[in-house]
Amino acid sequence: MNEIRPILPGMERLDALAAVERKLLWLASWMIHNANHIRPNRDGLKVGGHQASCASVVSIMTALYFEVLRPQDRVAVKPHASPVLHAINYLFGRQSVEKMAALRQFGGAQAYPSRAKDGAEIDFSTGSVGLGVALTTFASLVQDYVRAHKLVDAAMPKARHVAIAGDAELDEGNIYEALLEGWKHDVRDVWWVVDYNRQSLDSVMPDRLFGRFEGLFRDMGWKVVSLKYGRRLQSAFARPGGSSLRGWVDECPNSMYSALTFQGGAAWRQAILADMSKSRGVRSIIDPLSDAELAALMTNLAGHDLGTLTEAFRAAAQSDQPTCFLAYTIKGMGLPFAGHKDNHAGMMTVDQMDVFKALMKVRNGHEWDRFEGLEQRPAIERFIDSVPYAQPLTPQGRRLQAEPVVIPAALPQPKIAGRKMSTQAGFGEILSEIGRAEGESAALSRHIVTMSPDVAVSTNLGPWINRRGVFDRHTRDDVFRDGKLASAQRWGSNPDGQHIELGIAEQNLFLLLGAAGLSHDLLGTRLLPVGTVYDPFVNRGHDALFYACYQDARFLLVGTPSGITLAPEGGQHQSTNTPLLGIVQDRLASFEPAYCDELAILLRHAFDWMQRPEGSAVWLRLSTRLAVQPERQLDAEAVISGAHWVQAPAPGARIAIAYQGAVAAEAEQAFKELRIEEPGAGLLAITSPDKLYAGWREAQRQRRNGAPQAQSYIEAVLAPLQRDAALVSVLDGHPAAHAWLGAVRGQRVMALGPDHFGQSGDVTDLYREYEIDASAILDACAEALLNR
Ligand SMILES: Cc1ncc(C[n+]2csc(CCOP(=O)(O)OP(=O)(O)O)c2C)c(N)n1
Ligand SMILES: [Mg+2]
Repeated sequence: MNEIRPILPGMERLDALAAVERKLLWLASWMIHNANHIRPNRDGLKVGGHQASCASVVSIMTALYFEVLRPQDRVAVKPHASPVLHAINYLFGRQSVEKMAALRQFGGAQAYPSRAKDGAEIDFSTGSVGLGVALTTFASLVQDYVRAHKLVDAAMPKARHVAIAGDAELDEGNIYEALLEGWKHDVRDVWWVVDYNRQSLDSVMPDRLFGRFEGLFRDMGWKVVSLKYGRRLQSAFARPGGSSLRGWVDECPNSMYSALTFQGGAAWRQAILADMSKSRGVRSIIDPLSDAELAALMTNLAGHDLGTLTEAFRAAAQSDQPTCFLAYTIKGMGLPFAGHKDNHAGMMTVDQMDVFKALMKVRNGHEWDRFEGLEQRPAIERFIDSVPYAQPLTPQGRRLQAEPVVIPAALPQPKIAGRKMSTQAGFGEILSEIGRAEGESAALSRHIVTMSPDVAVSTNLGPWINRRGVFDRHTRDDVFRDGKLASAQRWGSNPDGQHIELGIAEQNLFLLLGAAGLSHDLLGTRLLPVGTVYDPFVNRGHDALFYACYQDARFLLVGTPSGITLAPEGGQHQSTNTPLLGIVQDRLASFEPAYCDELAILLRHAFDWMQRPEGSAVWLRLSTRLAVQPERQLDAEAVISGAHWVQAPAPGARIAIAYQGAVAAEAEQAFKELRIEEPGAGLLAITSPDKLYAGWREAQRQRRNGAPQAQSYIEAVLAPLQRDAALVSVLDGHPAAHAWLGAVRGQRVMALGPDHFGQSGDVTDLYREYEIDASAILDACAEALLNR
C-alpha cells in the first residue's frame, strides 16, 4: 500500500482531492447535459443519463482513484456512474473529449462502462446491476488460482478487486450467492464500496434495511466499515447537545432526511426545532449557522468527506480481508435535486445548468477544458501526474498479453468406435485423457480449469477431477478417502487442484467462467475454463452468461444433459429453448454433436477458438442418451462448420432428413425406410445451427457489399438438393432452430422438435408424445412429398 504521500508544494492534499472532486462533478454533469440538451438529437428519443447517481459517488471515486487505487487494482464501477469514470480517465489523459461529447452516441463513450466498447481502461463491464459487484469476488478467486498454479510471475503485484456499488445493487440475489461462494473459497483482496444514498430508481429505501447489511457481511467473514458522518458533523456531535442532535439524525427516517436535504437549511432548522427547541445545547450548535451553513452541516455525510474516505480506505488496505464500506451519501449531492426521491433520471434544466456552470467557474466555450474553473492549476496538474493509479500498469497499458496455449492437432482420445456411450460420457473420457498430461497435451491440461455448480460428478467431470484434484487455497482432507470408505470420487482439495467446485447457484458458475475467461487480459495468462451445468439451468444463470459474453470472456460451457431426452429426470429439467439461445447469443459459438467423434473434433476446436482474437466462448450441448458409436472418417472442417452429410443426396434429390444431437437414431431409422421409396434422399447431421446461420448471414452481407460470388457453407451443403426439395429436420429442442433453413435456398422445411415440454417418461414415450420419433419423422417426409 502506498504510504500517505507527501504534501504537495503549495497545496494541501485534501484540497487537491477536493479540486478533482469538483472537476469530476462538473464533467460528469456536463457530459450528460451535453448529450441531452446541447448536441442535436435526430430522432427525438430520450438520451438519458444519471446526474444524481454520478454526484452521489463522485467523492468516493475521487478518494479511490486519486489516492488509494494502485495500477494493478481492478475495478467494477456501478453502471450509471459511467460518466464519472470517463471523466477520471480524461483527467489521466486516457479518454478523449470527442468520446465524452459523444456519450451514449454511436462510437462514443458508453452509457455503462464497457470493456468491449470503451477499451482498455475499463476492467469490468457493468450494466445489469449486481453482476459487476459479484464479478470482483470471482476475479479475485481467479487471481488466487493462477498465482497458486504459478501461471503468473510471482513478482507481479497482487491486485485488489474493487466494486463501487449502488446500494440498490444489494437487492440483487446474486450478490448473496457470491458472498457465500466467496466465503467458501476464503476469497481475499476484495472491496465493495457501497454508495449508500438510500435511494434506488423509484424511491427511497425502507429504514428497516438499516443494520441488516452489516450483519450479513460480517457473517460471511467480511470486515464492515460503516462511514456515516463526516468530520464536521462528528465535531458538532462532540459538542454539548451534540449527542441529542446525533440521536435525532440517527432516528431521522431515510425519506425525511432526503426530503430535508432537497428543501435546504430553513427546512432543516424547522424540523430540528420542532423536536428539540428546548435543548440549549442543540440550539447553541444550530442557531449561529446561516441556512446554507446548516444545510451543509446536516448533509456532511462521510461518503462526501474526502478525509474520512481516504483514511478509511488506507486503514483497510493494511489487510487482505474482504471489506465492505457502507459509505453514506446523498443522491444528487451538490446539484439542485439533491435528495429528491425522483432524481434518479432527473436532469438539470438548461437554466439550472447555467447557474451550476457559474458556480463551477466554467466559462462558456471552455466546458471541456481539463482545468477550467480550478485554482492552482500547476499544482493540481502535478498532483494528478503523481497519483499511483496514473502510472501505467505495463508499457502497453491495462490490458495484458498471454502466450497462446498450444492445442495438439488431435486430442488424446479413449477408444470410442463401436462402444455404446453418450456424448456426456465421451466428454468425461476425453477430458480425463487430456488430464493424463502427457506429451503434447501437457500444456493444454495445465491451462484447463474446470468448474461446476454442484453437478461435477453428474456431468462426468469426475475422472478429470480424480486426476487433477480440487482447487482450494488451503489443503483440505478427503474424510471419506482417509477413512478408507469406498468412493469413486476424490474430494480432497489443495492449491494445485484444477477443478473449482461451486455451490449450486448457477449465476456463480457464469460469473466465474466470465472472470476466468478474462484471465489473459486481466492477469496475463491464458486459462481454458470449462464449466459444466445441466442444460436447462443455463436459463437460471442466463443474465450472467450474457454478461460474460458481453465482456468477451472466453470459456467452454458444457450443457448436459439436455432436452426432453433426459426423460425420467423430470419435466422441469427439460431444456427446449437452449438451441435458440445458442443461435442468438453473440460471442458464443454453440454446437450439439450426436456422436463422440464429432464431440472430439468440437472439443479441440473449442480450445483453439477460445484463444483466437476473432474467436468466442463455446457452448456444447450434450446428452446422456446412449448410442453405438460409429466407426468412420469425418471431415473435421464440416463438423466445425455446422453440418455434414452422413449420406449425401443424389443430385437433384427431392428430400433429405436433417437431424441434430440425441435424435440421431430416430433420424437414421426413418432414413432407412425413406430410402426404400426415395433412393436419392440425403441424411444430414447438423452440429451447429448457430454456425450455419451466422455463415449464411455473413455471406448475405458480403453479397450486398459487392462480393456476388460469396457463398455460405449451408448454401453449398443444400445445393445438391432440388430447388423445391423438402428438408425434414429434427432436434431435441425448439424446431425454430431449424425452421429458417428453408429460406436459404427456398426449399421446404418441415421442422420437428418439442415446442411443448413438461411430461416425464422414458425416451420412447416422450419422443412419441412430442413427435420426434421415427414414425413422426416418416409422417413428415410423407406429407412433404405429397404436398409439393
Ligand atoms: C438487473 C437490472 N435491473 C434494473 C436496472 C435498472 N436500474 C438501473 S439503476 C437502478 C437503480 C439503482 O439504484 P442504486 O444501485 O441505489 O444506484 P444509485 O443511482 O442510487 O446510486 C435500476 C433499477 C438495471 N440496470 N439492472
Ligand atoms: Mg442508491
